[in-house]
Amino acid sequence: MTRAPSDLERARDLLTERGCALGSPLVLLDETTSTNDEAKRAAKAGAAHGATWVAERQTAGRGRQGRAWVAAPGDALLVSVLVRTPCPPAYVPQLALAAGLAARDAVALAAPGVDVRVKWPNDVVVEGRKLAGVLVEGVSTGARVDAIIVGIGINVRAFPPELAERATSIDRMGGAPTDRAALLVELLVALERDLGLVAARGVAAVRARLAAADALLGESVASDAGAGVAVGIDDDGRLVVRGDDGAIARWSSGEVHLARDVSARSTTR
Ligand code: BT5
Repeated sequence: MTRAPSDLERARDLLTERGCALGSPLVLLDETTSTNDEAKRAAKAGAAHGATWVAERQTAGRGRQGRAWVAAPGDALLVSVLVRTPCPPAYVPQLALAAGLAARDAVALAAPGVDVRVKWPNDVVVEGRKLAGVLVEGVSTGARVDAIIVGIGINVRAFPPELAERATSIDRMGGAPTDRAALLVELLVALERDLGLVAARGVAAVRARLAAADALLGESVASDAGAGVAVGIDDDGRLVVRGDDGAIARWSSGEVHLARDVSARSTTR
């Protein structure tokens, strides 16, 4: 189904005004399995850099490692962007951090005065509650990465009640109802900037902004890799953690839990 949700139509003109290469074409869908599926299919069929899909409802929205992304129709901004910017393989995993930072900036513009942060490796959080998630997937031919799909889900109005303790949304932050077209445009403009920077120079190119928005900095964290205090994100996009014995570890992937959350709850995600 391709009947367009009306409030997002305005984004087309706004994107042209901003000269943004992402969001062209902009495909607005009522329903799909996952916007990342749409983008992947189109990438394999040769669709161009910048093509973007937005859906009101996903029947199989996904996160990483088979986890589900849940959103009621119209409550969220569910977006996937097809990216064909040349990028050394080593920088590909860092694009999720770039996308998280861009989503953080777009949300911060929509929620002035709210402390919006990036939680390594791929979440946008406010006061420890997840407001957005990023799923980056590659489309490859053999060893060559032909395209990168950047999928982002942002809770705009409500969020799933079963996640009441762990999630939040932009509208929950107060103020007027969020203009989703403006949010989408700011997201795509910020993505174009940050994906370009990180594809060219790695996450070092956004080091200062990432450090300023780092939700884990100075927090006690735990993961399968161990426990300690997060002291930053390095230029390879790894989380730097100082253990109780003072030794520095660098975590390259995985689930990270705030120690204070683990002690407050029995379930962690
Ligand atoms: C993510 O995975 O956070 C990546 C989410 C990406 C979603 C977008 S929507 C557009 C595009 N199309 C897709 O199919 N996906 C992308 P992960 O870090 O694995 O987190 C998943 C976990 O987040 C789940 O296990 C839940 O605990 C939690 N979660 C699910 N829905 C949520 C929501 N609406 N708000 C907050 N947390 C949520």
